[in-house]
Amino acid sequence: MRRYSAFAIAREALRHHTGWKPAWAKAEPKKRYDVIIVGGGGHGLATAYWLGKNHGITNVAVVEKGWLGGGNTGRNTTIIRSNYLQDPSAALYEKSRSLYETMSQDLNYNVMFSPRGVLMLAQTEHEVRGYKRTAHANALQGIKTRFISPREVKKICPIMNIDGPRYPVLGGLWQERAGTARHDAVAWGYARACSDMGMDIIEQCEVTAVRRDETGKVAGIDTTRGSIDCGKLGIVVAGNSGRLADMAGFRLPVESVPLQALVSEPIKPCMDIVVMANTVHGYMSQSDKGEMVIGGGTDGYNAYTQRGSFQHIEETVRALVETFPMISRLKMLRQWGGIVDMTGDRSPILSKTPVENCFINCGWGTGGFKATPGSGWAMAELMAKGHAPLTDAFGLERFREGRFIDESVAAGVAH
Ligand code: FAD
Ligand code: PYC
Repeated sequence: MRRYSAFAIAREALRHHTGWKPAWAKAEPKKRYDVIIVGGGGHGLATAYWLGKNHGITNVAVVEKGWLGGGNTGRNTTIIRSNYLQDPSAALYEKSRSLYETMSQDLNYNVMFSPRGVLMLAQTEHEVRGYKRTAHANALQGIKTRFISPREVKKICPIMNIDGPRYPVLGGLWQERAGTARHDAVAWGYARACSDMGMDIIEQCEVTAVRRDETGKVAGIDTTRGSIDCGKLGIVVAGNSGRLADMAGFRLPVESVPLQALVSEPIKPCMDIVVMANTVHGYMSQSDKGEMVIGGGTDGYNAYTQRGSFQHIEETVRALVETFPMISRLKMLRQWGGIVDMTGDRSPILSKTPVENCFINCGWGTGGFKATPGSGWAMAELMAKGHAPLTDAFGLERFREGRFIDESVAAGVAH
C-alpha cells in the first residue's frame, strides 16, 4: 500500500508538486482477463477491490465508458445509513455502513466519512407508525436507531420549524452513526488500491457487445477499444443495466429514471446532521464547504439524461421550505442529475444471470452510495465462489417467485 510521509509532502510543496504519481495507472486493454467488471463507479471498483483482497483474484479489468465515478457515484448526495426494514437489507446495508467506519484506514485514502447522524422525519401518523416499526426491527437486527420526539428533533436540528401548518414534525427515526462521506474519494481510493494490486483500470472504453461461446457461456466483450476475452463478467452499470443486459441476452425488471440534486451558495455552519423529509420528497445536509446539499424525489418519467431542470428546483425547495424556512433566503448555485435503476420492491439485484459466468449488480435506485463497500464485498464473494449468504435474497429469481424485499419506506425519496 502506498504511503506518503510528511517529508514527501513537504518535498512536493518545495518542487511545485511535480513529483506526484497518478493514483492509478492508465491501462491499455489486454487480450484476456480472468474477470472483467463493466462500470467504473463505486460498486464496480469495490467489487474488483474485494476480488483481489479477499479472494486473491487480481487478473481483473474494470472497464469504464467515461471517467471513474462520473456516473451516479460522483453525482449522489452522499448519505450513508442502514435503517432498513427487512432482515436481508438491514444486514447488507449495515455491513456496508460498518465498512465505511474504517474505509479511510483500510484504503489509506481519506474518504472523509462523517458519522454526523441521519434523521428521517415523521410528518404524518402513517410515518410515525412506519418508523416506530423500523426502529423495533432495527433493534432486533442489531442496528442502532431510535424513534425520537419532536422536542428531541428540535434540539438536534434547531434551524427546523417543527410546527408547520401542513406537515408538522411528529418525531423522527434517528441513526446516530449514519452520515456522509466524500463520494468521488470512495471511487478514487478503491481505484488506487486495485491498481496497486496489478488490476487494469481502463477508462474511456465503452462496452458495445457481450460475446458468448457456442455453449452460451460468457466469452468476452467488444468495446470502443477492441475486443477483450474473459472468464467471468460482472455488469455493474446502474442506470445502464438494462442496456448491458440486453447486450448479454437477458431482461431485467428495472426502470431507468433521472434523480436530481442541487447545492446552494456556501453559508456559515448551521446544520450538523442530515435530514430526510420523505413525505414531502426533500432532504438536506450541509457540506464541509458550507453549501446546503438538497435533493428530492425522482423525475416522473424514464430517461437517460443526466441533467437538472428548473421544475425540480421549484418542487424540492417548495417541499422543504415549511420545515426549513431559512432556505427561502438561499441562492442556489448548481444542479445536476443522475440515472438511477429502480426495481419494483426498491431493493437491489446481486445475482447470477441466465448467462453462465455473467453476474449482475444493479437496482440500487436512489440509495446505492451507502451500500458501495458492502455491495462490492458481497458481489466479489458471489463471483468468486458462486454463492454468498449476503446476496442470497437479492437474486433475480425473486421477481419470478414473488419473494419481494419491500423497502419502499426505507428507500425514502423514492418511495
Ligand atoms: P455508477 O456510479 O453510475 O457507475 C456505473 C458506471 O458504469 C458509470 O460510471 C457508467 O459510465 C458506466 N457504464 C455504463 N454503461 C457502460 C458501458 N456500456 N461500458 C462501460 N461503462 C459503462 N445513494 C445513497 O446511498 N445516498 C444518497 O444520498 C444518494 N443520493 C443520490 C443523489 C442523486 C442525485 C443520485 C443520482 C443518486 C443518489 N444515490 C444515493 C444513489 C447512488 O448514487 C447510486 O445508487 C450509486 O452511486 C450507484 O453506484 P454504481 O457504482 O452502481 O453506479
Ligand atoms: O438513500 O439515503 C438515501 C438517499 C438520500 C438521498 C438520496 N438517496
